[in-house]
Amino acid sequence: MNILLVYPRVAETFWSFRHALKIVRRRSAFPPLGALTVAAMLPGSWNKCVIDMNVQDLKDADMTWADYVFISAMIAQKDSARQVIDRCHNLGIKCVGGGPLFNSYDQDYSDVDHLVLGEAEVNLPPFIADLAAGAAKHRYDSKEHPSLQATPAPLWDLINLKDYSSMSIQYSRGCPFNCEFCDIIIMNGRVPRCKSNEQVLEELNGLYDRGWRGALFIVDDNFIGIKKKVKGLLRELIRWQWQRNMPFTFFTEASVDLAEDEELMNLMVVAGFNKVFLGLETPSEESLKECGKTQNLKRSLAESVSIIQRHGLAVMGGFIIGFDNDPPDIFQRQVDFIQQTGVVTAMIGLLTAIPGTRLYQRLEQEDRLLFQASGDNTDVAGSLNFIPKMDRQMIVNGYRWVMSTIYSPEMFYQRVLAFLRDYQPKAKTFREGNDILTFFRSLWYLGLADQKCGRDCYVRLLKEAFSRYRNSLTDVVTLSIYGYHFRKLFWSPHIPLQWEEWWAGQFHPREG
Ligand code: B12
Repeated sequence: MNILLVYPRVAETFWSFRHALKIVRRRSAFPPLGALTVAAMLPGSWNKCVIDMNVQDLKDADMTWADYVFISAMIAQKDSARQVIDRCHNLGIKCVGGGPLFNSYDQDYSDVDHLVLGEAEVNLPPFIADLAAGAAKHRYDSKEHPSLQATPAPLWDLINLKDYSSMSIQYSRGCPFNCEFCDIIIMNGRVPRCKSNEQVLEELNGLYDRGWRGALFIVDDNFIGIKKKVKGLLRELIRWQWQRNMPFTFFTEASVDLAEDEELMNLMVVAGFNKVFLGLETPSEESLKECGKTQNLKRSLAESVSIIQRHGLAVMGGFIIGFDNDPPDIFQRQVDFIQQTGVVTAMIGLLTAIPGTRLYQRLEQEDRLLFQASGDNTDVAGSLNFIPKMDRQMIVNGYRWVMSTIYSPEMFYQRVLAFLRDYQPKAKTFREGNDILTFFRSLWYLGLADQKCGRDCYVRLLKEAFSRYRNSLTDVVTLSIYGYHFRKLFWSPHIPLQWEEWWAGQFHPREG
């Protein structure tokens, strides 16, 4: 049996890092972890091939080689996935869909020959058995949440690691919290399930033996879901990393209550973590209450960010605009919060109702749902798929202003300085020759070739970093390269930095 696993192209979004990738000379930011994991679950005797369309084209010859095309996708790959499905139909090849896109929007994929939904650990074995017996059904959709202790290590040999700027592994699935808008708890449940420490170390060995060094994303829904267990893992990670001279620099996703656990932050930093993505969402307490994000209300959010950054973990933040309780000054408040706390990489999205979530159910009951969201919450046209309480145009205009403002060169570099004042890097991280080349390329793209305003700001920042924050120099260059990508996507020099000035030129709902 020949199986072709396809990872469709992701739309250009905040996370595609397209403009940054050309500076670091990589084709894509992250590997197709779901497809590689599924490949490892297929019978050993089957031939497997992975095509990640973000690094190479999918040719008809690749497709006709296959008996089955397995498509692994999330919502941001919807358009490309549709093209792959249509190509399968035209070429007469059977296709199988799995992953978050098909889980959430299964009704749109009745033409896919087989939908293997939920977690592959549960639904793939019966599909494979039926396939072997020549009696495969259209749909396998058990919602059971299996233990991860039998999940195999991804088949890394099916991709070229050098195409990616970061590798990924998964330690756990699920999150104990119950935020109204989040579909993770629908997909993966509220009781976190972890791999064993041995499994994680085996996956790390697999990457290390294949020559990977540098960034490694632990893609968990909430890495600190079970604090006691994760501390045990971190102690083993520290030993593993130190024995090999710290080959990996980790980053992950966690909840804000990380700030309350000194020991956990210290263990993470010693193990080589230098960044953490937190769902900060909003400085408006009323909006946090509305969405049930109680973990963000325990202490001041700004203080939590500061504590985490002082421990040596750079905070990347997710923020949301569009809650019913958002006050009219939410736009300015979000900008002020982000600037003051020095959350350099800030992903602000419009609130989106995803099927299956408590938010979706509530808006459905209130008859406020409008259309199916694009899935990219930074896309003003395709997000905000419900009737908001605040005037819709005001939210869209305000959102554009927030994005353009925080990614304007002036505000961005000011924010990096605010971050440097708090951040105390401690992680002994791996440095490679490529870092130096990247630095010189950044000088070209962000220094010489950029617009005057961006260029001047970057040079000023580098001078400041050289004189006062030499330990953070690599972080400064990396953050600036990310910032360059965001600036290309979101900054408009025509949008003034002053809210009043922008607002004066806008449509005013009350005036009609
Ligand atoms: C890492 C991650 C990312 C990474 C990149 C991943 C990549 N390689 O490109 C980054 C940070 C870039 C990212 C970005 C985004 N992400 Co994301 N991301 C994740 C995260 C946290 C982990 C994904 C992962 O690797 N999981 C580990 C693997 C093993 O799990 P898996 O892929 O689900 O695969 C399992 C099953 O689904 C199944 N399976 C998967 N594929 C297939 C295929 C077949 C044929 C079969 C049979 C089975 C099968 O088997 C696997 C084992 O059980 C998930 C949340 C999650 N827990 O999965 C969100 C998630 C996938 N992301 C999501 C979203 C919305 C986004 C963004 C659009 C957010 C945004 N607003 O911009 C952007 C996309 C833009 C972009 N350009 O990439 C949503 C998708 C929702 C949906 N229904 O499609 C998720 C589910 C999180 C969420 N609930 O919000 N993401």
